[in-house]
Amino acid sequence: MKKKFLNLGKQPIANSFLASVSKKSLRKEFFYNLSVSFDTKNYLVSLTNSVNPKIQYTSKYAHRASESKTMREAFKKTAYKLKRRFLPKKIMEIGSNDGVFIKNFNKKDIIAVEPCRNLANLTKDTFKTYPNFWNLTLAKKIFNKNKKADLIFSANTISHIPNIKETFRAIKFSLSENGVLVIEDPSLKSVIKSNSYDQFYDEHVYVFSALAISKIAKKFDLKLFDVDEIENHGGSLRYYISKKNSKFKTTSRLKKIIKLENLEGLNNFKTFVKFAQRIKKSKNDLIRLLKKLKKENKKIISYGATYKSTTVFNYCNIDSKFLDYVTDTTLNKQGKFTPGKHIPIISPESGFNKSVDYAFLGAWNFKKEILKKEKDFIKRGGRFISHVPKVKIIKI
Ligand code: JHZ
Repeated sequence: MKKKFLNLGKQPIANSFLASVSKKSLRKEFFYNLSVSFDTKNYLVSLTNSVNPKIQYTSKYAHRASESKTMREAFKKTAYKLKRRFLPKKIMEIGSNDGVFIKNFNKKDIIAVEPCRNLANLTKDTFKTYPNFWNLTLAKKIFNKNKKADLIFSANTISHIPNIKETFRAIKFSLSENGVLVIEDPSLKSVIKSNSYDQFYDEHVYVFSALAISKIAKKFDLKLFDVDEIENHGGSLRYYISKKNSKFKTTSRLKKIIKLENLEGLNNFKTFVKFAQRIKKSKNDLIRLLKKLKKENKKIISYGATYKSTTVFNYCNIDSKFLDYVTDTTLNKQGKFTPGKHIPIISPESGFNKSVDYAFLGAWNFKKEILKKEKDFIKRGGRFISHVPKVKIIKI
């Protein structure tokens, strides 16, 4: 049974950066109610209601996975590790974005699936790219005649597809006998521990745990046999799944993580009720801090026009009264306005300068990379604000 525990209010599509704030475009802006539920039967945490993928994954999709050095390096390392461990001959990626992961394999062995046309267009001339949504029809189209996949990789995508049953059915159809599905996603344990409620937005239909993934896999005659704890996006899990009768044995690492998740209460509704209480406090603390700094006439901006910040800004009602603008390195976000709260987005070159006193870390998941890069800002007294794990000005 699905039980609701968190209400994040009226939210726009996290990726719907506006080109203009004219009355006409504001009238067209789409909002929905964002709330999060826990399924007491299969321990799955999901949005109570999901949004139609056709309005999310359009040819204007903004996120470029290769925008951060951290992720470019992480994907390269992961590709190397998977090549060595599984020696895959046929590799497919679901949600290949700008190709940052899959380009690390031999071009002739790979298949990319990317429903956002603008992204698929970036890679289609370099390797086989299907500009389609992942589903059973596509799986049959690709694998009916072709050799099945030895490795299916998917980072921050499986959690985005509302129809989880069809997703897994299609994966089962596409895997070779000892083929492996590798999924990476922010982990429920990290989200709960770090109070990162901004990992909930329209695209994150599910926030997985090893407990939930192992139950889902079983339903489709698959098995979760291993898991890695990784730092990506504030703490993620990398799940290894194969067919039920594959040669892979359950690792002690997986058993340990499942035990830990049980201890952390990820199988218990009460854990999520307490989390929701902490999130209300986080909202109040952030508003209080921003009000105090504004009273002191400080200039505050936001660093990184992340999808996550769409949740924070709309839940906490943070607009241009608090933040002068948001800086972001992504070219197709610059010159636009944040969804729902319409804060201008500009390039770091034109906005991250001496006039800034405080920068809210919208991209808190890249804190290490950003703090290292912005030494000069810190040297001259500039400070970063973060709401994760608690609202504070980051001490240097
Ligand atoms: P980042 C997206 O979420 C959407 P977002 C998606 N649903 C998902 O799951 C995750 O990615 C993986 C900028 N930046 O990665 C670049 C700087 O400006 O946290 C990006 O726009 N300067 C698929 O948007 C944004 O911040 C920098 O120095 O929450 C980071 O976005 C760095 C490091 C980044 O994902």
